[in-house]
Amino acid sequence: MKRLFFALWPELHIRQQCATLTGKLNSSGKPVTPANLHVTLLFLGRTSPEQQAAVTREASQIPASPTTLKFDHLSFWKKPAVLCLTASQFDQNLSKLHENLVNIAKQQGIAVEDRPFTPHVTLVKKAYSVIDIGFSPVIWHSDGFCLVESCAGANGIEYRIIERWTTTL
Ligand code: 3AM
Repeated sequence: MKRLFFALWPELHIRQQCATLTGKLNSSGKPVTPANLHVTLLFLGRTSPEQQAAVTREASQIPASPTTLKFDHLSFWKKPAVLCLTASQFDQNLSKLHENLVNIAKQQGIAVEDRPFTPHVTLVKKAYSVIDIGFSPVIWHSDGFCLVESCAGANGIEYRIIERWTTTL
């Protein structure tokens, strides 16, 4: 069993913009290491090899449409105690992608959260304060999505990209 999730995986310059912003926050908590920054599309959790094969096969059929996110808000979510970058604007392609992934997971009997999709990049974990600073929005043009494994590494959580689907545009 692997602990899997679908995600948008940013290019280096987006990671750098996010990391620079995190540095300016001077917040309590634990900054997410730049290599781990991402947008979770759908958390699958513990997934069997059969389920993994099936979701991989089905995800390959989804058109990997390009999508643009404008991350222009900082949000503090009290319960998970995280500081996130959230997007006030994102396009239909992303909503459709999320919907397709939910359907694929459900077809394989994988229980997924029913909460509305809120694209976000977690910047700081174990945070306990709201930070209000002005910043330039992070504009992220994404041209694909990934299936990622979450592993417990020697230095904390490590994410390994298992599959990557990119648009041919
Ligand atoms: O993208 P973020 O950082 O919000 O919080 C975990 C992380 O989300 C989330 O999946 C992402 C990759 O680990 N996650 C972990 N356990 C979860 C669970 N049981 C979960 N999301 C939903 N249910």
